[in-house]
Amino acid sequence: MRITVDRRLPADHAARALRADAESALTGRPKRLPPKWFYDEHGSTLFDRITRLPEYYLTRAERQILNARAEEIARLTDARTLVELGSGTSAKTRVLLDALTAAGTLKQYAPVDVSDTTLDRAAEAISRDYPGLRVAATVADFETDLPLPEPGPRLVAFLGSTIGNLDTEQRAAFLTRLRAALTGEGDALLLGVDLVKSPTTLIRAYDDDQGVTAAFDKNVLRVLNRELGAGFDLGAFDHKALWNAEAERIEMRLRARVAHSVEIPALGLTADFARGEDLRTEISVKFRREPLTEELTRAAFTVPHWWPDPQSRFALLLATP
Ligand code: AVJ
Repeated sequence: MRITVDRRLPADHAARALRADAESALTGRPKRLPPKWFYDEHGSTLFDRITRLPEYYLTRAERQILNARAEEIARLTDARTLVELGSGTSAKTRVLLDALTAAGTLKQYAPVDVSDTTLDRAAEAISRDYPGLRVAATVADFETDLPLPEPGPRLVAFLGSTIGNLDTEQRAAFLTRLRAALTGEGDALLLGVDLVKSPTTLIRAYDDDQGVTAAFDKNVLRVLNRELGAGFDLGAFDHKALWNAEAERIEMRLRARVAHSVEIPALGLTADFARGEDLRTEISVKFRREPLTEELTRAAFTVPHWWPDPQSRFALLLATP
């Protein structure tokens, strides 16, 4: 098997970064945590279940577009390397890998993820199913480190509306950095974004009837308990999915049911929660074509292709330097 795994994060990265994030999250006001800490083993399993929920249309809509457009994407890009940011289990990527191998251009798949176990497993599975494809995986946090291996043309896939986890400033910084790295002839970005729609539909997607998203949200407290010896009682919080109409984003929050304090020994601090106080755990920005195209233009991309699903719930776009 032709697999390499470049571990760019030191072994204690997760522990240190979580400590720093948790410290500013729990002492700041309002309290908020970055969403990357959802995805431990259990959290990744829960996310996988979310992608199959009837209410969570995002994954199905994106797959539908990929199925319809993969051949066209292969023809338009002639990609030799497919880079995937936040690759997770690489499940949807197979549609692209199939089209790019059928087109005969693809030499290498380069998934990038912060979770080394998920990445190891995905790299093995892809390598097994695509003999002859080089798999060059990198354990990295793409917000600070963007590995874009040669040979080009490189197609950078950033799917699933993961870009919605970034606020306006973080997106501008990320897109500018990505654009600066995409200097090879024919390099391109394939971006998947969830679109603005009725708040009822959006809220249901983040607060499902079976409570899988609530469990996913609360799992971050379990991560803090395990990694930092914290004493969070999952039953002391309610999961909330709110539509922020001004920022056009879903916000997931854990709302304290009663006033209480939580010890976090590894940080040497106590977090005090008022009754009804929120810990914001995720933002999930929803997009519109015009303003997003402008954002990409400001980052020096052009957007020659915009492909919505038949119901205009989700869109894939191709952006080129
Ligand atoms: C993986 C960040 C795109 O925001 O829809 C799913 C994560 N959170 N349900 C999203 C998520 C709650 C998801 N992203």
